[in-house]
Amino acid sequence: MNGAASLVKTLAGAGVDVCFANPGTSEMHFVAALDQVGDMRCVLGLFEGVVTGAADGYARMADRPASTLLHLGPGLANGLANMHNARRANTPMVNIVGDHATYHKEYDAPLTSDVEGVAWPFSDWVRTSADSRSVAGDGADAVTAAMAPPGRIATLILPADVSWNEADGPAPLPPVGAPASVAPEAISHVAQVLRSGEPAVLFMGGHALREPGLMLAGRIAAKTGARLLAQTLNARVERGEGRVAVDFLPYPVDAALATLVDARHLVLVGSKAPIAFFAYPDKPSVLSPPQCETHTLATPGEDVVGALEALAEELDAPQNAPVQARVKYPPPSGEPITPEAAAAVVGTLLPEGAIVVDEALTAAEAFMSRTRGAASHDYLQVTGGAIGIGLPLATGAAVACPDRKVICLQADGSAMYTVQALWTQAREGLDVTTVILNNRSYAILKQELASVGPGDSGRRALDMMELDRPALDWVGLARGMGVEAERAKTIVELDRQFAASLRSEGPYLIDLVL
Ligand SMILES: Cc1ncc(C[n+]2csc(CCOP(=O)(O)OP(=O)(O)O)c2C)c(N)n1
Repeated sequence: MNGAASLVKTLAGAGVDVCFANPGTSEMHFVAALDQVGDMRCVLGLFEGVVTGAADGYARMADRPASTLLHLGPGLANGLANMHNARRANTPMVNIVGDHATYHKEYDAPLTSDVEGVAWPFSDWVRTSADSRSVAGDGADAVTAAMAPPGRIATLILPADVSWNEADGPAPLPPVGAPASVAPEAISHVAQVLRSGEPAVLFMGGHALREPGLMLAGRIAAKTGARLLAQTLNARVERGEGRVAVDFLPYPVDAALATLVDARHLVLVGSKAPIAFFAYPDKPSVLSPPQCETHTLATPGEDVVGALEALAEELDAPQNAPVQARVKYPPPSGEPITPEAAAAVVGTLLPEGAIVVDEALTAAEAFMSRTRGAASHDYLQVTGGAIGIGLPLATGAAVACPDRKVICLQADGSAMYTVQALWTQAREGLDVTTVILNNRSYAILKQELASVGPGDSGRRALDMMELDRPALDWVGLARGMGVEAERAKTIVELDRQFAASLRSEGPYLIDLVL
C-alpha cells in the first residue's frame, strides 16, 4: 500500500467517506487510490470554490466532515473564499492539498508556492506530511482536528512522493474531543439574570438553533419572557411548522440597533456578540446598546445544548413551548413579480424536510419571513459573507441528504462566481431546485453605496453594479451544463414551475426575472 492509499483508507475508516475534488498531476496517486480502496465517494467540481463550498454544505447537513482534494497552492487559493465561509460556519472540513515531491521543491517549478502560507489564514490546523509512513497518522490527526468542537478547518498538504512511496497501512482515529461542559456558575449566573425580569435576549447560534436546543430555548423564554434572537448569519437553522420560531438579527445596522434597543441583558448561547458587518461613518460597530450587559451561557465550542438543559432545569421551565403554526399564502393571480410574491409561492409550496439554501441577498428578507410558517425545513446561510457559495452549498447538502429536496434561493450576481456547481448537480443527479433571483444587478451594493455615503455617484460608479449588458441567459447556462431550466416571467408561471420541480427528481433551475 502506498501513502495515498493509506490516507484514503484512514479517512474513509474515520467516517470521512465523501471527497469533493478537483485534482491535478500531484494528486494522481490519491485519485488512483480511490479505485484501490473503494470506500470513498468522490465528487468532481469544476472549480475549487465549488469543491470547498460543497464540502461545507455536506458537513452542515451530515454533521461530519467531507474531505476536499485540491491542487497545490493555486488550487487551494481558488477554494479559499468558500473555506472562509465554512470556517465562519464552524464546519468540520478536511482539505487534502497535493504538492510537489519533496525533492522537486528546490527547483522552483512553475506550480511551486508556499502552500502552508496559503492555507493558514483560512485553516485552524495545517500540516505538511513528511513521509509516506506518517501520512496515515497525519490524516487521522486532520480528522480529529476538524471534528474538534465546534468544527474546524484542517488542511493536510501531501507532497507527491509521500503519496507514491510505500506506507505501513491506515491509521486509527485518535479520540475526538467532546464539547466542554459549561461551568455550573455560568448557568446560575444566567438564571439569576433571567429571573430579574429585566428585558433579556437569548442570542443564539450553532446547536441552539437546532433541536433539542430550540425547544429548550423556547421553554426558557416561556418561563422568563426572554426574547429569542438568532445571529444574522447561521450555518443551519431548523425552522418552520412545529418548531420554536426565532427572529434573526437584521443585517442593516439601523435595523439591528432598533431590534436590540430595549435589551438590558444579552445572553450568548453558542453565538458571538453582535457586531456590525461593516463599519459605516457615524454608526457604531457594537450593535447592543450601551446599557446592555452581555453574559455568556455557552461559547460556540462549548456544550450549548447541555447548558440550555441545565438552565431550563434550574429555572423550572415548563415542559413545552409555543411552536410555529403553518402559514399558507393565497395562490398567485397576476400580481407583479416581487421578491415578496415569489417568497409567498416558495413558502406555501416548500415540501416537508426541505433544505433551503439562502444566497438571496436583497431578496433574503422576503424569503425568510415567508418561509417562517412553511413546512419544517433547514435553512443554510452565507456565514462568512463571501458570495458565491449558494450553488456549491446546495450541491453538498444534496450529496449529504439524497432523500430531501434542496431549494437554492440564489441571487444572480452571486451565482456567477461558482455557476459550475450546476454541472456537478447534473452529473450526480442531485435533487436541487435553484431559483435564480434575476435582477440583473448587484442590487445590495447600490444600497451600500448610499449607506457608506461617498456622495453623489455617477454613471461609471453605478455601472459597476449593473449586470444587464449583456443580460445573462440563465436557461441557456443551465441547459449547457445538463440542468433542466425554464424562465418564469410571472408569479403564476413561477408557481407552476416550482410545483413541477418539486414533483420531479434531479436538478432544475428557474430563472425568475425580477
Ligand atoms: C467573494 C466576494 N466578492 C465580492 C463581494 C462583494 N459583494 C457583496 S454583495 C455583491 C453583489 C451581490 O449581487 P447579487 O448576488 O446579484 O445579489 P443582489 O444584491 O442583486 O440581491 C458583491 C459583489 C463579496 N461579498 N464576496
